[in-house]
Amino acid sequence: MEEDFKMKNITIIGLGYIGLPTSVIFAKHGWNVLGVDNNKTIVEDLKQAKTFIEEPGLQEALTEVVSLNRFNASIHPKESEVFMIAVSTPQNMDNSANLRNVISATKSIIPYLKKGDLIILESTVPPRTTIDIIGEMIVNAGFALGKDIYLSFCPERVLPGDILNELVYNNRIIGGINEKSTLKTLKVYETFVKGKLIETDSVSAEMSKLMENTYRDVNIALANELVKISETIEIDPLEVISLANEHPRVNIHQPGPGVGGHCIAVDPYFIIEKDIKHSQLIQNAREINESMPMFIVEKVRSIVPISGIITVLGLAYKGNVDDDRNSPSYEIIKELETLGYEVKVTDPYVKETNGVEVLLLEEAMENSDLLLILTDHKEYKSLGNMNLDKIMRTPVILDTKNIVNKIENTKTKYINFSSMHKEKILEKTANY
Ligand code: SAJ
Repeated sequence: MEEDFKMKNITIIGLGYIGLPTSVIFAKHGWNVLGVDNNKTIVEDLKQAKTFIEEPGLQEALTEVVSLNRFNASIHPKESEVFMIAVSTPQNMDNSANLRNVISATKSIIPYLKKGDLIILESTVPPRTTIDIIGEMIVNAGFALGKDIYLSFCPERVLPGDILNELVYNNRIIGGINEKSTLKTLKVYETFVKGKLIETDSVSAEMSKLMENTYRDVNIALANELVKISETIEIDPLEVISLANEHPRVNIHQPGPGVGGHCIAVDPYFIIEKDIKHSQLIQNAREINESMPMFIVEKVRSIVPISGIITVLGLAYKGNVDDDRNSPSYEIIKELETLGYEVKVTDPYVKETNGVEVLLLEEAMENSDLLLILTDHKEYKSLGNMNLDKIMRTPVILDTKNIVNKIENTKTKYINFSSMHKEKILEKTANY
C-alpha cells in the first residue's frame, strides 16, 4: 500500500491567474509553498505580498500566508516533495498550443528532482502532452517514470471571479501516468479539496478539460447562430432560448459579441490540432463565435452613421473581472475606428490595456451617439434609469449582453438581440 508520507513542501511554477491562487490555497492549508515565476517584478511584488491580480479574497489570503512565512516567491525552484506546473499555454499563430512555458518549467525543476518526488501539471495542454513530452524529459534526465518520479495531470476548472472558493469546492480530476502517480496526487489534493477527487489516466484528464470548454464554445456558437437565423425568420432569439430552456434537459447558452478569455476561446484549438479531419463541429463553432465581432460592427453601422461617436462599455472578456485576454471588444473597437467612427472606451475593472485609452463612464458617454455594451459588468445594470438624453447626442443603447435592467427613461432607445427583431416584426405586422 502507498507509504504515508508527509508532502509538506511544494514548488509551484507559474504565478498567474491560476498559479497564485493555487499557491495561496496550499499555503493556507499548511504547506510550505515556494512560488516560482520568471517575471522578476511579479516575484519582488509577491515577496511584499503585492499582486496585480484582482480576485475576491486573494489579497487578504496572500498577506496572511506571506506573514506566516508559508508562501515565498523566487525565480528559481528548490527541492520539494511536490512540483506543480501552472504556466500559461498560449497559442501559436496557427492556434496550436505553444508549449514553450511548460517545457521550460519542466527543465527548471529537473535539477532539483529526487526519487519519490511528484510532478503535477495543471496547465491546459493538448492530449498526450503530460506522458509524451514531460514524461520523456523525466526519462531523459535518468529517472524511471512512474517509479522514481511520479507524474500526473490535474486540470483546474475555476471560474475567474470565484477562484478561491472553486479551488476548494470544485470536483477535481486526478490523472496519473500510472496508478501510483494517481494515488500520490490524491494525497496532495486531499489536504484541501472538499469536492470529489476523481481518478483517471493523464490523457483522459487532459481531454476532459478540453471537452469541458469545447462543450461551452459549441453551445455558445449554437446561441450565436440562432441570432443570425433570427434575422432571417424574424423571431426574438432570447425569447426562443428562454422557452427552449424550459425543457428539463435543454441548456442553450447566451449569444454575445464573441467569445473571449484564455480558455473557451483557446481550448477547442488544442483538440483541432490533434485531429483536423474529424473536428468539423468544433471548427465550425470557433468560426461562428469568431464571426460575432463583425456581426456586431454591422449592427452598429445600421444604427449610427459612420461620422458618429460610439461609446464602448467593457474591455474585459466577461463581466466583473479585469481580465481582457482575447476580449472581442478589441476587434470591435479596431473595426469601428477603421470604418471612421470616433470610439471612446470605458471599463470599471480593466486598467492596463494594450494601447486602448480607458475613460471614466461619464466622460466616455458624453456627446455619444451609441452606448455599445460588450461586457456584462454589474455597473451597467442601471444605465436604463440614467438621463442619457442629457449626456449623449443621441440616447441609444445597443446591449449585446442583455445586462441593462428596465429602461426607465422613455427618451432612451434600447436595442438588444431581442428588440431589433421585435421592431422589425412590429414594422412587418403593421403592414398587415
Ligand atoms: N460567453 C457567451 N455566452 C455564454 C457564456 C459565456 O458568450 O452563454 C462568453 C463570455 O462572455 C466570455 C467567454 O464566453 O467572453 C468565456 O466566458 P466563460 O465564463 O464561459 O468562461 P471562462 O473562460 O471565464 O472560464 C471557463 C470555465 N469553464 C466552463 O465554464 C466550462 C471555467 O470553469 C474554467 O475553469 C475556465 O474556462 C478555464 O480555466 O478553463
